[in-house]
Amino acid sequence: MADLLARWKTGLSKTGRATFGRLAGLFGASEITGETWDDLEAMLIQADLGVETTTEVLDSLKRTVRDEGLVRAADLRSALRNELRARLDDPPPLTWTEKPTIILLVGVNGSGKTTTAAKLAYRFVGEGKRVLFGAADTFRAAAMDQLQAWGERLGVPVVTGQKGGDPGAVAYNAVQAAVARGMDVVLVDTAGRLHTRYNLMEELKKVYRVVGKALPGAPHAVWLVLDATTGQNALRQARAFKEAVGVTGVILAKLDTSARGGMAFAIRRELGLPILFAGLGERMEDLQPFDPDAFVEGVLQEI
Ligand SMILES: Nc1nc2c(ncn2[C@@H]2O[C@H](COP(=O)(O)OP(=O)(O)OP(=O)(O)O)[C@@H](O)[C@H]2O)c(=O)[nH]1
Ligand SMILES: [Mg+2]
Repeated sequence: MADLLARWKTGLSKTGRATFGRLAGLFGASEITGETWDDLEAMLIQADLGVETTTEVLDSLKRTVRDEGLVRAADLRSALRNELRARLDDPPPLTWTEKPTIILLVGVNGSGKTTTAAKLAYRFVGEGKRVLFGAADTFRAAAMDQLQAWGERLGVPVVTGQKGGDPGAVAYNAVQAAVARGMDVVLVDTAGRLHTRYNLMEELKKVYRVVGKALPGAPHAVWLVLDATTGQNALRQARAFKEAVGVTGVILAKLDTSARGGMAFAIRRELGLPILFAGLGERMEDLQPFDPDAFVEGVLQEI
């Protein structure tokens, strides 16, 4: 995520949502006053940290200020950075003990699943792994074509189905093909679905179960792709997908266009889910392992 900050700043200036200097103004003030706390609270809420996380961060900061006898607003900055950083984890290392390792990509419509599948394939192929795509988004012919096109560019085989066909069958065939061909990884792309739509969530559960029938123990990972611009609704999405298909990790897509991203804290706090990767653009190279230090710097820049 080396260039995350640069991209983030570009994204911020592009969207015109940047509020550069506000935090600097806040911390540049000479003394910590009641107003300092009010301003900081408003900024953290605006950065999508959510009310609970914001309250916790402020309470903890106030304790630090009292215990360490801080009086200058400038001293708050590093204390705030520490508070935010303590609320995120380094991404856990990916395990490849299963061959093939089956990874299911899930999320709401347009969050970035298919693009993320391509980015992950690019990364894994670069690590010498043999990757196969399962195009289990049978709703739209264009969705299967999209993955097919990525497959051709990446030299990754794609198992696909009929438009309107059973997504579970595609997932099943993809897993079987991967076993037969000795592949290392299967990335199963699924159709976008609103977390509030009962039937679609049931269908996703079926895909999950069918994958387990094709290969006991699979899927080995379920990654939820979240659009980083979604704000606090992302937490509701994450909760619903976690309950339905046991999400094991989150990928934050579109961080390059987001002026926010603060919901990452709530996702960790409320659901205990690790953030694994950050999507930073539309190209296949634009995916980086999540870097909490860079992320916190980005959040501090944006508020
Ligand atoms: N800037 C930016 N755009 C992204 C990123 N990830 C995805 N996109 C764009 O977001 C749009 C939707 O991406 P898709 O990968 O098709 O999303 P999806 O979740 O598969 O969508 P559905 O299959 O319709 O649910 C596309 O225009 C992508 O190029 C990212 O990290 N940064
Ligand atoms: Mg898609």
